[in-house]
Amino acid sequence: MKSADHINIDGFKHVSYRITALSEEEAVTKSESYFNKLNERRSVRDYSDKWIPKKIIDNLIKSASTAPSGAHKQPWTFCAISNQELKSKIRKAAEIEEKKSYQSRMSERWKKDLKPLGTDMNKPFLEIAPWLIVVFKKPYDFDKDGNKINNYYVNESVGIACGMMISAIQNAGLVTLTHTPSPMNFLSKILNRPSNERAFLLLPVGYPKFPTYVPDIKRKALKKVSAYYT
Ligand code: IYR
Repeated sequence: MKSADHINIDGFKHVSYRITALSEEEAVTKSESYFNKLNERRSVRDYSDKWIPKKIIDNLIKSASTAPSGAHKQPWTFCAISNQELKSKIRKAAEIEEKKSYQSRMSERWKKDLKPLGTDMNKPFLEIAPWLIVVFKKPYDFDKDGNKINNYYVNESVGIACGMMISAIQNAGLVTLTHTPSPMNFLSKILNRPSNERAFLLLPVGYPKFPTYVPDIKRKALKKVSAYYT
């Protein structure tokens, strides 16, 4: 039977949607190879300065921006920075906050938990990685008269978009790190962002320096992270 290419629901157009179905066998193979790809991902702190063309960054941002969001408000802005002067400003400001965090804001327990990861207050990657992507969340937007209109599930929506960005980065053979200097409001100032944007996450994007070493840590097994009710 031929079906309509669109219908009307409550006066709003809904278009016919199809995905290419896979055979069960193909789905098993594809889900496994996607897992293997993502399982190669590691947070990398040591970057090469090798250039990455803007076209790739465009594609990463477009991938992240396909994320679902509350009422389809897409409450995010991705700022991509390759300007050396701005990267240096960001590094300097981040290290000021990180110094305070490591020296007094973080608990002893927290610092002990971070010891195996080898992090510290120095953030050279902020200057060395060819691109920094700063993700801003928008708790509200402005209507055409300048009134505030709230967005919905903003943290969930932006968190999902960041996850999709991280897998797109991995898929492009690049590396990143979820950097969350705290507080992050210096980013709004340096990047001159509008008042309705709050920095959410900073992702350096690049190639790893050679050689690069990452902590010898393991992921929890499926059994430990799941509960099936069949
Ligand atoms: N933001 C600091 C501290 C830090 C916190 C956690 I939780 C980490 O998993 C890693 C680092 C920093 O970037 O060093």
